[in-house]
Amino acid sequence: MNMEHPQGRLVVVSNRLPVVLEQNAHHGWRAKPGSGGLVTALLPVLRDRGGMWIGWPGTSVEDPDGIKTALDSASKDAGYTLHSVPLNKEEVHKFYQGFSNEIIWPLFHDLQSHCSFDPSYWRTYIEVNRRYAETVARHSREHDFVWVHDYHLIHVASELRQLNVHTQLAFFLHIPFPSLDIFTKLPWRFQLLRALLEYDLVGFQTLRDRRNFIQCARTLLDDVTVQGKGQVVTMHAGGRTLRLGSFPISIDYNAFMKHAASPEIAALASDLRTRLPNRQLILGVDRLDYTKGIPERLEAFRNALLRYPDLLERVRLVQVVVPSREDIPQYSELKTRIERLVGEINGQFTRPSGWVPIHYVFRSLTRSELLAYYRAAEIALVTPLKDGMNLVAKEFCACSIEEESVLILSEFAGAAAQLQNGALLVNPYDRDGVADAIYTAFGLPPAARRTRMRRLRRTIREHDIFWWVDSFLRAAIAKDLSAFPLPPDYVPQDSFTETVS
Ligand code: ADQ
Repeated sequence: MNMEHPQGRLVVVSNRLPVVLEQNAHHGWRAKPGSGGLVTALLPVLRDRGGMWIGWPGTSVEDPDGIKTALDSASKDAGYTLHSVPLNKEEVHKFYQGFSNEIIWPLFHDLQSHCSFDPSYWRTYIEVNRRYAETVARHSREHDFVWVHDYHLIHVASELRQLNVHTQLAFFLHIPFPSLDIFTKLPWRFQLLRALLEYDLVGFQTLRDRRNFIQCARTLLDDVTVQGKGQVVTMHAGGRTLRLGSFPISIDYNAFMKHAASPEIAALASDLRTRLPNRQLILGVDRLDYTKGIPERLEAFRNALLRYPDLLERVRLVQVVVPSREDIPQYSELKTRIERLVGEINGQFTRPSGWVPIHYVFRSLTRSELLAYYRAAEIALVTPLKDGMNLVAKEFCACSIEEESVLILSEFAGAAAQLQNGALLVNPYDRDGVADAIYTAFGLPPAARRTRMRRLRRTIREHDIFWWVDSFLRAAIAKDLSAFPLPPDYVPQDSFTETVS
């Protein structure tokens, strides 16, 4: 008897497999399961429908048999199958660092001056996407649902169609989709756009990203029509019909909340607090990345200390930077720039009392350390220049157990579309505006903080990572798209309010 799930198995495809591989001199390879929000959310679906995860195992060492044995053993524990797509050093350089992170990443974050449009990157991108597609074709069956993740793998669907795979293919873009003027700078703009049309469902973080995509398609291609107005719409283009939706990604709210409320985190957070008597802790947590706006934030903090002397000795900025992509020259330059600024600002304001305005941490924190900072901080300063969503903002709110903290959030983070009713929104380029927001947050009375934080927490709780997975999967199969109306409190992200100072 055929016991297959009626909707077919789920095949997840992402650049990296959700495991960490370790090589041991005596026992060979070992794959430790990953623990991110995406894995947690997809796990129940993968176990229920049956399925597999396809991706690069994260090493260029050539030992296919050893790696396969480790992945097979990890698959048994995980409850779904892991299949690897091997990449050699040159492919990692040209596909991952090159096309993905020196072209699409900066361009889609509106930073075209950071792009290096090397044509050899493009050729390797296509070759590697084909390799992913071949792996999917080898392991998937007709009724499977293939869900491809992120900007590294835009071309997988068109490669699969060429391989005669006609199963349902869906794609989710974790980063922003740029506006027409920026997108048209891309030398491979037509190819990339047409590649996206080969999917049956394309998900964006926000309605703004989807609108940008539709505008690019309408301008660059002939015969594009769009039907519907809600969270999910239908597009006809290039002889194909596909669905486009906005699905703001989220976190496992309850897991964050429960862990933050645990005695272990409470003790760590109170330890951090006792070291800062009569001071408010302002927190910044980011991967080392020029999109996160760290130097701009430090300048704004300096400006706040200059313009609002009340803040001297009454606040401390803890800036945590997680090492990332340091092989790309712009990232190591950014690190130097951040460290110079921290040194300058501390040199400028440190007091004989021992007060130092910025506490700088450059390393990856354990989950407990991160949650202790989230719980201990009074103010989170989340000011990316542009961000697909920004999960740090959501994690901070989930961990704000006492509900007496304030979120300062960039207008250009995808999260602003959902969180604008509780956060203090800022333009990260506006040093005066960010300084004013810091001062406002500092002086905000507890009752006002609670009202805002409750709103934020409710929104995140109601739209957690499980809601995200469920709405994406439903959008792929729903007969009637009117089941996906726009959220009632939706305010377009490009409606800005003028503040007169
Ligand atoms: P990122 O650019 O990586 O993600 P973000 O959404 O903020 O940005 O996620 C960072 C993650 O790293 C968070 O889950 C956080 O807990 C973790 N982290 C942060 N600091 C850490 C530390 N010191 N130690 C260990 N872990 C730490 C991309 C897009 C985003 C989008 C996500 C998800 O750029 O816009 O929100 O994907 O789609």
